[in-house]
Amino acid sequence: MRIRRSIIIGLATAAGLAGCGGGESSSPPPAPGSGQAQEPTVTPQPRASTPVYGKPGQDGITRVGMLDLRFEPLEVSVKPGAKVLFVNDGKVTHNAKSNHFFTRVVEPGDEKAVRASRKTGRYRYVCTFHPGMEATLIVKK
Ligand SMILES: [Cu+2]
Repeated sequence: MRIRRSIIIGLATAAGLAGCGGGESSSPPPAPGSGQAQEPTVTPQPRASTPVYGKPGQDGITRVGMLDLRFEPLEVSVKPGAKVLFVNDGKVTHNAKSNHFFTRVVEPGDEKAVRASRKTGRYRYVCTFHPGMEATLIVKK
């Protein structure tokens, strides 16, 4: 008898705890306070806030935007052998191909780096997917 009674008590305790826990989790009201606390914290995100095209960024790399359906800007000047980053901020796939470089496929939200020629000059490039989508990379010292 003793053993049996202790088992029954144990089960009752477990059931009580489970019921209590379930009740708490079904009613979580943390919305008003936490929402106000998060609003003023505007964290600066360099990637999103500064898509500066056509001139060297803080990292010294020149970016060219791939938009729908144009390059931004249409002319970019860089030093010989400079790294150029093609950033697809459009909604469709693009590429950039010249007689010197080829990014291959750049998906929306993606980016590909190329090296400018070491020889000065004007390098016209196109997106092979979109006729008329073309621009010029100017290499000068
Ligand atoms: Cu394109």
